Amino acid sequence: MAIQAPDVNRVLAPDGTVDERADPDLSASAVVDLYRLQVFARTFDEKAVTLHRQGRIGTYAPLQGQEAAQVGAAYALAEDDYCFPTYRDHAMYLARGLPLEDVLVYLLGEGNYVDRQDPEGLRTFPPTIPIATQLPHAVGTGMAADYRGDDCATLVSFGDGATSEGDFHEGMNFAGVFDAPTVFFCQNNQWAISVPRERQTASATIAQKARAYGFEGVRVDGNDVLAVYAAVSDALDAARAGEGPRLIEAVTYRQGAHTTTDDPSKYRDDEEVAEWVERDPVERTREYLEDAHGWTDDDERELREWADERVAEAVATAEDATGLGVEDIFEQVYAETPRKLRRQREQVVDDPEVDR
Ligand SMILES: Cc1ncc(C[n+]2csc(CCOP(=O)(O)OP(=O)(O)O)c2C)c(N)n1
Repeated sequence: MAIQAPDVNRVLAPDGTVDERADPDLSASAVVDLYRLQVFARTFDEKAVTLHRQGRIGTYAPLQGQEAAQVGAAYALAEDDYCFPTYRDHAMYLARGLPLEDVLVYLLGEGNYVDRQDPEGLRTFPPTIPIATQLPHAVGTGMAADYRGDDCATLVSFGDGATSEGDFHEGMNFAGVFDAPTVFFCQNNQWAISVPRERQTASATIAQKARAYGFEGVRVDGNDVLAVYAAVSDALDAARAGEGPRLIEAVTYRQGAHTTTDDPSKYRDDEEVAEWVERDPVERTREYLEDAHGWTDDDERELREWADERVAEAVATAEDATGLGVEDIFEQVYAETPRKLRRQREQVVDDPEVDR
């Protein structure tokens, strides 16, 4: 039986009209900021895929299509809130204020964001690669802040695939029982590598799962930056006010590959991608800016130039600051290198015949 998923909350309708009742009524400069961050993230994302193809960074998880979800959610955070992103949430880091150089240094194989994060007081954790393990951590961090009497909440980001993990259910259950000030932010981008959303859960929506844990779930158009911002702001305000957790399902789409080592043409068709590209979040924000705030072609050109320059500058700085060689692959895991690895090292590093 096909289960019909209910509609999503949105501010910006696909035809460009605005739902006044849901509009968070942000100032023009805040909307420009939300757009600027999305353009910055996309410019970086495209560059990162190129850098991978050129062998200059390691495996990279593209975020294209998810800019509004990531930027809208991170922008809603207050300075004292905590943020737990994943490996795909580069735009969240940028919106949170992490310098792009730091994101790049990590992708170049050095550091893990955390080295630089504390001095800057970003309260933003390193990206989690094991799926859903950050959820219990986020709940615990929220509870700890609550015990200390701090006026803050935590936001934890994850994908639709993460909702099949035990850690998702444990985190949600704990948050519900202890009224943890935690906002669960699920970017339902329709795919978990090659597994479609329909094979992930038999529930009509991900948002409805919150009801089983005794709190509210909200479904929002994840390609509508204003709707995401409004939903996450409300949830964070409620969490800080002692009203407990909330689950937000941001319905969006991963336009690119799962990572730079994935070929999505093996499991999804071009028509599906094209349909979602029609609802592109960055374009939608630009159209809104033009209609509502008089954004001009000159503004657009200036922003694009700024983003290109800023990305190029960050890449140059990060590449200058890092100098890993192939031998470093063997240095970071074992205190004493096992014999098998020593032999591999000899072959790769010490053999002058090997073309690097
Ligand atoms: C515990 C665990 N199991 C399996 C994997 C391998 N893996 C990496 S990404 C991924 C899919 C995750 O999909 P989703 O949660 O929807 O997030 P998305 O990648 O779409 O952003 C899987 C299974 C992993 N990283 N961690």
